[in-house]
Amino acid sequence: MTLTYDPQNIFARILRGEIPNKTVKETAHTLAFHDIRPLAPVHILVIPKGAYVTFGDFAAKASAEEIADFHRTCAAIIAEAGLDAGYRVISNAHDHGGQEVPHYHLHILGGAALGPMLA
Ligand code: IU
Repeated sequence: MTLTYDPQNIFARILRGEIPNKTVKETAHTLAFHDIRPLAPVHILVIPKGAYVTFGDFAAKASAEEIADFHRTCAAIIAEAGLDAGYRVISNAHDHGGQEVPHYHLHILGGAALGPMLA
C-alpha cells in the first residue's frame, strides 16, 4: 500500500487556505471543520496539519506533540459540542475503508442516536 502524500488533495488545499471551510477549532497542529455533507446533526472533521495519509500513517510518524494536540483538540470539540449523550469517532483508510480524501481525518458524529455502527 503506497502512502505517498498527494499535496493537491482537498484537505491540503483547505490547510493552505485555497478553499474555504467552516472552522470549528484550530491549534498549532490541528484543524477541525464542519463536514460539507453531514451524516448527523453534528459532523465535524478533525485533521492534523502535517502530511499524513491515514490513521496508521499518523500514529506511526507524527510527533508526540502532534498526536497529543490532535487528540486533545478532539476532546475539546466533543466537550464543546455538548455530546454528553454520546458520539462516534470514525476514520476511514484506503480503498477497503472507503477513504475519499487521502489526508488523515477523524469524523466526530453525534447529536442524535446513531444506532449500531454497521446498520
Ligand atoms: P472519507 O473518510 O475520506 O470518506 O471522508 C471524507 C469526508 O470529507 C466526507 O464526509 C465529505 O463529505 C467531506 N468533505 C468535506 O467536508 N469537504 C470537501 O470539500 C470534500 C469532502 I471533497
